[in-house]
Formats: sequence, structure tokens, C-alpha cells
Amino acid sequence: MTIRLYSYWRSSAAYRVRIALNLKGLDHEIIPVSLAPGVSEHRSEQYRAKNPQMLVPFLEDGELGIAQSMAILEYLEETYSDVTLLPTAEPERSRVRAFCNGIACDIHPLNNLRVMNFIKKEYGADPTSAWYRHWIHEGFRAAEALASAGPTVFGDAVTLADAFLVPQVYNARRFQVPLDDFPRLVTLADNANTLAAFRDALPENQSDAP
Ligand SMILES: N[C@@H](CCC(=O)N[C@@H](CS)C(=O)NCC(=O)O)C(=O)O
Repeated sequence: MTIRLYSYWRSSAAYRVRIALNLKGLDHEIIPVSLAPGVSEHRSEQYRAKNPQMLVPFLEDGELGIAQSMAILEYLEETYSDVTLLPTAEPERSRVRAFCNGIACDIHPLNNLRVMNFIKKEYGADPTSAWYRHWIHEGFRAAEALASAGPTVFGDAVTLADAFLVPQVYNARRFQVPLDDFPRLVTLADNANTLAAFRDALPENQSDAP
């Protein structure tokens, strides 16, 4: 079966899935879907028929189509278990999931493209504004307290927590959000980026990066 990932180079939710596919060593094809202003392939009828939410990522594995990065990652974890990215025992397993959701549910949705576009249109703020910084700082304060001293977010093994942290740190840097208060998170993200699975998933290493 062929795994196809609908992705955009700058999408941090797709970036999480790219990292996990690489870590698991799964053969896959990346199908770029442009979110660029004026292009917006994700809003085409063709893409909407696949994913009515009109967001990336979207994963196809044979006939199966899955939206939402966390649902995709849980599917991959349940289906392809040679390399595991969730600890098997509790409380470690729930701790990794909670860390991921802190980013996926409580930081990312407040700062994503359509939210920033709406704020910009209605209130004239831009993504470098206090809004963007505020939600990253709020979420990172908790993440910094939860993370281990390394080398990975929760000790020695790379987990989904690293796959969620790295794209969020990348975004923070992209918008010049100061990260001085989060030395642990910065070190952990830098550690992860020494691994090929993370480097290959970097936005600038994607075929659709300009
Ligand atoms: N909760 C979703 C978020 C997906 C999402 O917001 N994707 C962004 C890119 S990171 C997107 O497609 N944005 C298009 C838009 O906002 O119109 C997930 O984790 O997959």
C-alpha cells in the first residue's frame, strides 16, 4: 500500500507527520497542497472532496483517508509499530499525549493561518504581534516545566512530544518570538534537529519550498 501525505512545506501540523513518517522509516509520497495566498489549493473543490475541513495534513494509506495530525499519528502508531513513538507504559504514555495536545490544541490553533488572517483583517494585527507571542509564551511556559533535561523531551527516547515541539519552535523562530525563557525547549528542539528524520522534515527541505 502507498502512504500519501498531503502537505505544505510551511504547515507545522504537516511537519509533525513528516517527522513521524521519517522516524518510523515508512515509505511515503508527499503531495504538496499550496496554502500560499492567491493559490489556496486547500480550498479547491478537489481537495475539499478529500478533506471537508480544507486543512493539511491529510494522509492516505491505500483506500483509507485520515485528517487531523493527531488522528494520523495515532493511526500510524497503531498500524506501524516497528518503531514506536508513544511509550507503552503509563503514566509515560499519557504524559506524552498531554504534552502534544498542549501544543496541538492550546497553541497552534490560536496562531494558525486562518486565525491570523481573520485578526489581521478585523483588527489590523500581524503575526509578529503580541497575540502570536502571547500564545506561544503561554503554552511554552507549561511545556518548559513539563519537559525533561534531555536529550529528548521525555528522557532518552524520541517520542511524539519531540515531533510536536520541533515545528512549534520553528514557527516561534520564524516570527522572531523571544525564546530566552525556554532554554530547555530550545535545547531539546536543537537536539532533535541533529537527527536526519527531523532535518529531512524541515520546511526548507521540502520539494514545494520556494
Ligand atoms: N488541528 C489540525 C490543524 C490543521 C491546520 O490548521 N493546518 C493548517 C496548516 S498548519 C492549515 O491547513 N491551514 C489552512 C488555513 O488555515 O486555511 C491538525 O492538527 O491537523
